[in-house]
Amino acid sequence: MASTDFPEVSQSDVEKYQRRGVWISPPLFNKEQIAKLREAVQSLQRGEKDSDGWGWSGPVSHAKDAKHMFQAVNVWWVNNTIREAVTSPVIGYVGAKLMQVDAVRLIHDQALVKPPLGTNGEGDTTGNFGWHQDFSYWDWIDTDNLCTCWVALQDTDLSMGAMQTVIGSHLWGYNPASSTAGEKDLAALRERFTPEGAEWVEEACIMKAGQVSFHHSLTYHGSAANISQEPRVSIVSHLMPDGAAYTSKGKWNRMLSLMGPGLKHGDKFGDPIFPKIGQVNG
Ligand SMILES: O=C(O)CCC(=O)C(=O)O
Ligand SMILES: [Fe+2]
Repeated sequence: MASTDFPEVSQSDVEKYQRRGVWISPPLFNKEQIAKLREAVQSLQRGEKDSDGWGWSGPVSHAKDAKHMFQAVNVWWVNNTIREAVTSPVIGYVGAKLMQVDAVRLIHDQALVKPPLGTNGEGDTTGNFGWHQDFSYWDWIDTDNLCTCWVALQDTDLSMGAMQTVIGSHLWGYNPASSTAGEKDLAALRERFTPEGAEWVEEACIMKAGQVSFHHSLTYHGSAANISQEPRVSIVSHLMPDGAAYTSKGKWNRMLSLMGPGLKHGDKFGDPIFPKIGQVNG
């Protein structure tokens, strides 16, 4: 599954990521890999598992009805195909380049399915992902140089409820009250999070199947209804630099309970919960 052909990530690509807070890669997964990954997500939705690992969230969390996003976290614990993809060296390589670090570790992964509502679903907010900063879920990590890698498993446009990012918003700083992915009113959140004098510029991540969008942990992002006829399927790797440590200054998060007893401020994240997945130098 892992691609060994690493794309070029130029200095200008790195600067774009640093300036805009988001960068979209060329396709990193091919047709065959995408087909396997789509089947893997479907098997997850059927409740099937390759192992008995207990992840942080079970495979049907948030799937309260057919209009909600299907969202599963730490899928790599129980699905080998998805594990290979979310820990693939190419994701680690590109992520490390953009984050300007030597190596990265997985914070956790996600499998996401935004159900198709058809054109009648226009304006339906049930499947919305509210504008949020990922760091607000991760402020127990001692750096905000963290990156989300969102893998499109089909051609994805705005009608499919593509993820949208707010360009340059990672430079606005951290708002601890931005763990609002579960909120549905995008306009209200936009109002709440736009700093005085700043401009809110949304840009949809329009992607071909296999492309990956990389966004900074402080970049505001969210998504609206999928009004197409096809489910919007994606898998996500969330990355931290190798060497990042736990800080007691952040909020409590369910990931913390996976770290076992005796956890102390300053402890470095390591295997097996946070696998190392990429190496740029050395
Ligand atoms: O898939 C979406 O629309 C949002 C996903 C997201 O918030 C993330 O991957 O960090
Ligand atoms: Fe997010």
